[in-house]
Amino acid sequence: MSRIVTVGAAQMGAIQRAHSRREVVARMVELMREAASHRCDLVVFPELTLTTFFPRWWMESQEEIDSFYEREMPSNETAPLFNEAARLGIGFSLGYAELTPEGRRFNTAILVNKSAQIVGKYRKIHLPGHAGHEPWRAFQHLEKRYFEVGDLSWGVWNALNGHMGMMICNDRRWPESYRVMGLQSVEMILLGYNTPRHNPPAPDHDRLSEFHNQLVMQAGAYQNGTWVVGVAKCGVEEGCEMIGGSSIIAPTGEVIGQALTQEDELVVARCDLDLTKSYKATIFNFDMHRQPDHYRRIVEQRGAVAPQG
Ligand code: CDV
Repeated sequence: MSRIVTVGAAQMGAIQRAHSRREVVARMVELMREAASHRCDLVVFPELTLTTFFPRWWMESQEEIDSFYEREMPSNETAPLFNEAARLGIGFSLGYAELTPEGRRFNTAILVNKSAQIVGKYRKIHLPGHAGHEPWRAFQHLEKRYFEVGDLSWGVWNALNGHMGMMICNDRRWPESYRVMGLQSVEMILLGYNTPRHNPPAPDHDRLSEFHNQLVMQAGAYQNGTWVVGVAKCGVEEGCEMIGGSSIIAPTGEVIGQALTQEDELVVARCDLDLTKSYKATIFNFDMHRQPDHYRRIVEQRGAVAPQG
């Protein structure tokens, strides 16, 4: 028996500030139509797909800040994407900046089923960067200013014939993100990212940007016996270069599909969700082999280890 989900990783090239949502959605619809021609069940779009990566700017005008957020989903501008997805019978996940009716702000991703209904929502928990203006940087990374830490934990949804989970960008560097979903038997993690090549506080990491991206996604997939679909927004956006490398990764830890450009590009793979089974049943059988009591005891006995230097 196999349970095949054909996935399209819909990498997006740069989105400049002058690009309207209407233009961006038209590009997304184009990728979705291409996915339909490959008989995809699911299309995965990046983090904050609908606008440029605005946390790179210190902004003080509330009106200017608000212009990057979505107050409703779908909205007039995003409805064409939902309508086309329903017409084609394709599910999708989408990242965007969410402004709730109560005025709360989150870096959010949704999972949409083949009937264009939103069936899952995740709000980013690991917000990188800083909250105050740091003019010495070539560009800011103000996620801690523009978003609250997500309040929904990492859910796993029965959708599209499998157990689907989501995380957002920096979450992929933290093993806990995968493990919380691994403990809920996740079979496929959908993940969008915006990763500048240059890391202002640690420029010596720059040459390793792609390596670290692959390292964490491949390890997370293998150690939790799950598929990982990692999708970039990339290219040179407002003078800031962001890495591509969108990848579809099997529970073996192997990359089975990868983007070659830094532009809009669809990577397609037929993913057998049953491939997760032998990992979940043997080497990473959590019930048999994990030792949560032991981990807790060690941390309690030793306490937190102070950082050096
Ligand atoms: N959007 C992100 O979360 N970007 C971070 C960068 C700032 C390190 C990332 O982990 O890719």
